[in-house]
Amino acid sequence: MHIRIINPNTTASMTEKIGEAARRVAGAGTRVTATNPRSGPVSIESHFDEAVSAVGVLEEIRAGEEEGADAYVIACFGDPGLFAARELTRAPVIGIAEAAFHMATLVSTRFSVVTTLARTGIIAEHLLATYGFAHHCRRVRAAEIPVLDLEDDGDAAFRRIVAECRRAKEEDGIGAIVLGCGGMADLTGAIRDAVGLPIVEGVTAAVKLAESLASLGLQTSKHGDLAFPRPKRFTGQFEHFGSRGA
Ligand code: 2AL
Repeated sequence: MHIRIINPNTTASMTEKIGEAARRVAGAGTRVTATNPRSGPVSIESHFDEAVSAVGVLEEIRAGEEEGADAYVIACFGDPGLFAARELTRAPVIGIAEAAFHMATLVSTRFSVVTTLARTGIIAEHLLATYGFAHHCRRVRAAEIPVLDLEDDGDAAFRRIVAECRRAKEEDGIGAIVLGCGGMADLTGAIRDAVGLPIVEGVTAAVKLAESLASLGLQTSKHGDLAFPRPKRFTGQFEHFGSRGA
C-alpha cells in the first residue's frame, strides 16, 4: 500500500524527517511518500497559519488522488483540513492529533499533551473536545519552543520537551504523554527513555492506523457528510477546485 504523508507546513527538512519516522514503523509492504504544499506557512503555530495551510493540504490530497494513494496522513498537530480532505477521497485520511489521542487511550486512562507554543494549546483543546477525548486528557502543556526550533536548535528543544514531560509525569496524574507537533516525530524514543512513560507520537500512530484500516478494507464513508463535494463553480485562484465533485 502507498501512504502519502502530507506535512502541512512548507519546511522541506521537516517533511523529510516526518517521512523517515514514518518509514521506520511502516510494514514491509507499505510505501511511504512525504510531501508538503508548495505554498503556505513555514510552520503552523496559530489559527491563521492553520487556515492558510488547510488549502495546501487539499491541493496535496488532489495530487495524491492522481497517484492513487491508498491512505493519507495529515502531519500537523492541528489536523488542518482533515474533514475537507476526507470529502475529496475514498482513501482513509488520518490526522496525527486524532491518531495520537486514539492510541494514547489504548495504553493509559489519562494522558497529557506536550506541544510547542502555549498559544497553540487551544488548537489541541478544540480538537480534544471535537473528537470526544477531552475527558481522557488531563492537561495540554507547552515546552514554549517555536516549531522551527525543532529544526534549527534540536538539542535545546529536546531538553525543554523532556523537562515539560517530566513535569507532566509528576503533576498531572497521567499514564502517557502525547507529543503535540509533527516536528517531534524523530524524538519519540529518546523522550520515552528520558521520561519513563509511554510517549505517543502522531505521525507513527497515524501510519499504523492507516495500515490497519487498509488491511481491514475500511475506507472513508461516502454516505453523508463525507461524500464528495457537490460539483459547483469556484472562482478566482480556486477555479481549479470547481472541476471536482461527485
Ligand atoms: C504544528 C505541527 O505539528 N507542525 C507545525 O508546523 N505546527 N503544531 C504545533 N502545535 O506545533
